[in-house]
Amino acid sequence: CLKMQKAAEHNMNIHPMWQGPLAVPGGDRQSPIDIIQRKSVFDSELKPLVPDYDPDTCQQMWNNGYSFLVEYDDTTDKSTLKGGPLQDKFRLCQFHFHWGECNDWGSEHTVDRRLFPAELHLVHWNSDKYSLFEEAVMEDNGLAVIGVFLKVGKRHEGLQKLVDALPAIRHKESIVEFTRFDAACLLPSNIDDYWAYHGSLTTPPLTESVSWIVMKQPIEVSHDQLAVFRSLLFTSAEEEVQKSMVNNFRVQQPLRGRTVRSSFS
Ligand code: SG4
Ligand code: ZN
Repeated sequence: CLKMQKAAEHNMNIHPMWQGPLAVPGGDRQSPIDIIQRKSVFDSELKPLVPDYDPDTCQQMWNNGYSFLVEYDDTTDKSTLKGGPLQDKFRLCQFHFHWGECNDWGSEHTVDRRLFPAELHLVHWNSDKYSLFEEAVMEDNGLAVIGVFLKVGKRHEGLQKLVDALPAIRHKESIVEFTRFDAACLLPSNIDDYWAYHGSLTTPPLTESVSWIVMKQPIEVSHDQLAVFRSLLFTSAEEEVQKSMVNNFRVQQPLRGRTVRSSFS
């Protein structure tokens, strides 16, 4: 879809985060990718995922000028992810979304070229091997990100708590207290079926430190809930021309010989 490609490229051209030299180390395992179902390889060694999140570690929500983030206290192992393709224990530090200007596109990953209107990313770092997110982000096996597709359907009760808080962080750099949110309520009912592959962050620094875990089952959200995502702004209150926060996804990257494994056959 050319219009979608252009929209994403436009954002990368105008957004400050994408300016200047982009360090893409090697560049052989970049994200996002198209997941081709018949080429993914079933791996019986892939274990069930074990998310163990404590809602008390939820702290705040903010508009960072590219997405909105819900941030968790990651100074202890209170909210963790284990299992799946992971050997180590990973700490939840934040989650955020990517979405489109309309319901026809918006996700970063696709499945057999199918686009979803939005995608949730739950970002975790390896607390067995590293002591800070900033350290883990540079290292192999440093991060684990769960990707969950959003599709349009019935209203999502858990998501609504986020949606209700969004008007308070309409502008770039605005932040509100946001507590006691259980991130597990945004996972699909079936977390046993997923794809796993080695990739990168989808924004600068684009480091190739991510174990991607992409859920097969999407979650359902309403059109109205997505409309509130689209009422956010890339711009700060001071800027004269306000820009809607939409199409904040990266264009797809080549697989370059990587294998996508599936936990299901
Ligand atoms: C979004 O831009 C988040 O706002 C970033 O969070 C995040 O960066 C970035 O996406 C890349 O993450 O799961 N899509 S992704 O690969 O998590 C990081 C912040 O800038 C480093 C805090
Ligand atoms: Zn993301």
